[in-house]
Amino acid sequence: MTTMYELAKEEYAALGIDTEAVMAKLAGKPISVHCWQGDDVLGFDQEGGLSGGIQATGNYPGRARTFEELTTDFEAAMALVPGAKRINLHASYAVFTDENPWVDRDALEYKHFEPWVAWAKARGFGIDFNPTIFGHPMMNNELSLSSPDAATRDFWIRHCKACRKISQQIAEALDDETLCNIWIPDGLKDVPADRYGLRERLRDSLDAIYAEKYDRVIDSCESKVFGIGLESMTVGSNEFYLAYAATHPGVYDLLDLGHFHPTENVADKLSALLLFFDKVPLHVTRPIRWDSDHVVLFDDPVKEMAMEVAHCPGAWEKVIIGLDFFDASINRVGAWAIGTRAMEKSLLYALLQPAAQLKEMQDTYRFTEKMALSEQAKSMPFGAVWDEYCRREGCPTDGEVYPLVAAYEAKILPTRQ
Ligand code: RNT
Ligand code: ZN
Repeated sequence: MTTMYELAKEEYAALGIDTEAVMAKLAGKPISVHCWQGDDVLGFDQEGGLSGGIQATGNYPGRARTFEELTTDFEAAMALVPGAKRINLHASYAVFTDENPWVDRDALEYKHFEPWVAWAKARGFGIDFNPTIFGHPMMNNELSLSSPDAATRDFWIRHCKACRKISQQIAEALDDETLCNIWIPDGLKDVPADRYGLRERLRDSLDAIYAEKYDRVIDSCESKVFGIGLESMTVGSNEFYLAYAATHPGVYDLLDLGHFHPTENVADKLSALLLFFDKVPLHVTRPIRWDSDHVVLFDDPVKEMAMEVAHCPGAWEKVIIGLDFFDASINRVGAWAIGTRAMEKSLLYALLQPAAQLKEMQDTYRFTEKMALSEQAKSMPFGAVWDEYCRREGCPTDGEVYPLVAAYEAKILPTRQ
């Protein structure tokens, strides 16, 4: 019997696309999955809740409250996702025990993350890391590294330095490299009286943070356009970090798909950065009207970004794909699984497009033919290849995902009251 996949394979082959090679390529590209979808970005180290102009909305039961619950949920979700995965940790997920009791963020050490490393190592997950510069009493008027108050700045500089050192130690333990991404909410609710001073202090804080060189840490800064309660000005704008990264080798500008004006096309920015940087880290998310961090879907902005990653020269190696969404209104394991699958699905879809022919048509001004081919490719039997990829990776197909999420929920919910 001829399978759907075999028919699809032939149809793609007629366009010069090798579905076998595509599936093998995709399976080897890691997605860095954020740990914070599992607990609404609350972490383990503070009681105060979220701040910094970001918000997880919704009241779905069952959020993970401990290291054990979060890792169990993460494993359950990732068992439903094909491809290689990393886990992206925030410093607020430090594991405190009787032997390693609570310390404040500026005193964090590698030992507070050793349980994560042991767990990740056993499961083949890489680790990425982030200082946590929100949801903390030292967020003085939502200003941190750009604060006019030296004690506030120094606290967060110490925190970032500690996080870079921890990132290096994590990378050494895993014989790997770790992305250490700094995002700060710093900004103003109302009309700024001084923008320059804020940005000058941020530059100087970053210089202090990056003074030490680490061979296994990939440093990045994440720009943003505005946050809730910080509508008038964001200190770490894209121009700021782009200029900082361009003048500080080893520091990269991270693009979050939710951190630009809603009509900006973030996929369009990638080729520009690729020409000047050997790494481009991403936070793939789904902004709706604002940086709402909805679950990533197989939609046009993500597909377009995936096209750039799949077909810009060198991008497959240079782009570090991370996810950043947190929906507290639905089952969190389902959110993780569906969102991460959507990223994989978008990359598969992009790899199956006849990019070489389309480029050739553009370069020879055959624009009508290009339009016809790109429309043809959209309705080719992509679903059959996706299903085959999932099967080969030992994962459920789309229709099998929800029942598995529901069964896991039925098992764990009684333990989460
Ligand atoms: C906030 C940024 C940042 C955070 C996480 C928790 O707008 O996107 O990346 O979402 O670090
Ligand atoms: Zn982000």
